[in-house]
Amino acid sequence: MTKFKGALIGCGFFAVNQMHGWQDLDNAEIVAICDRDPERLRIVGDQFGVARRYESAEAMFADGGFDFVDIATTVASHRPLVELAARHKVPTICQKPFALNLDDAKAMVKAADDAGVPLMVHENFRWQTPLMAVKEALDSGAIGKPFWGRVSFRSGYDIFAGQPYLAKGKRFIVEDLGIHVLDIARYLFGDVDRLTARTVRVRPDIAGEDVATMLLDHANGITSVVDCSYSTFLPEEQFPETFIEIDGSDGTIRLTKDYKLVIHGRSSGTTRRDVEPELLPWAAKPWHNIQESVAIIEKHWIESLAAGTEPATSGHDNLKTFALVDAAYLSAETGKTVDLKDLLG
Ligand code: NAD
Ligand code: 89V
Repeated sequence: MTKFKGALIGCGFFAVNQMHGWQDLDNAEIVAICDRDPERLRIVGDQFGVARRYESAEAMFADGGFDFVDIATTVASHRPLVELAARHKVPTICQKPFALNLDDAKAMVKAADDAGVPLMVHENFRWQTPLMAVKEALDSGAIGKPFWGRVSFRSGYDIFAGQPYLAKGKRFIVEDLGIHVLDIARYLFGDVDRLTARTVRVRPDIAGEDVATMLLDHANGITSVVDCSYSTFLPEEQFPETFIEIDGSDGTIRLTKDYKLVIHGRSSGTTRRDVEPELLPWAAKPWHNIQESVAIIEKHWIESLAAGTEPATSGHDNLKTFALVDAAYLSAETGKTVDLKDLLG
């Protein structure tokens, strides 16, 4: 069995989940870590027993000795770090949001292509167990031909407590969370031709929008509604669950609160399943859904590296999700529908 050696850059809030995921894999090991903040470097290095520690990514790449790099920093550093990895010809995983804008994202994909190295975006939501169960039901033909869908994430959870930087950006919910929800819509219903969006900032104490409603025309004729909110205060908080509604020619699929999946076929009847994700030993509710998806996407990366195949959420694939984010901001600003061909060519 080949054991792939990895390096991780950015030892912050979310990287701890990524480190746990790597530790769970028999065929992967993080041999070096990097953070410009020495305290974060110490905390994560001590917690996971990693001896090689760097405050500079350049110094870490110069020393080398790893087969891939996992970039877990915030978005501003993604392009320089992906390009640094490409210069060193190191296969790369980059956290979402992939880039600050679509032009940067395209340049990053080109850098990896020119270097001949695989590039995967850590777009983990589509790897959530409940969402994979929805996809399986859809692909089984249980509801016939789908014609309408809704992908919905509405919450009053205080996301700023763990990720305070999210309160400061001029772009907030579409860039940070909508990007996941839009990716789920692409995963379930296929690529998108046109997008129309409306955004609102409800909270007065943040810089960006915290509510977004988007209408997607998929290339195969499906219409979907993608909506997200961090200003939705329900009697029972449902963070971080994504709810799904799909109508097809012969039935319906619903993924509802507490990970309940209901598949109804006009002639086959109703099946109800509990698709709650596993609570991994290092995970904690309510984040266990996201935490499990981190472990699953990391396993997928190692399998893709070993097989020499393109990961499902490759840089190339993510350009099509990232373009939806730019399209949403453009549509919200202009009030017009955006044709994705104008962004992606
Ligand atoms: P964070 O600020 O807690 O951690 C980022 C760390 O990176 C910090 O310790 C910082 O010092 C370090 N860093 C930044 N630039 C660096 C550089 N050039 N070189 C070395 N170290 C550098 O942020 P976070 O909340 O952990 O988020 C990190 C990324 O993960 C963001 O892009 C965020 O959107 C993403 N995220 C993804 C998910 C998911 O489910 N996929 C969930 C949460 C966060
Ligand atoms: O992806 C993120 O940065 C997180 C969450 C998973 C909650 O969207 O904020």
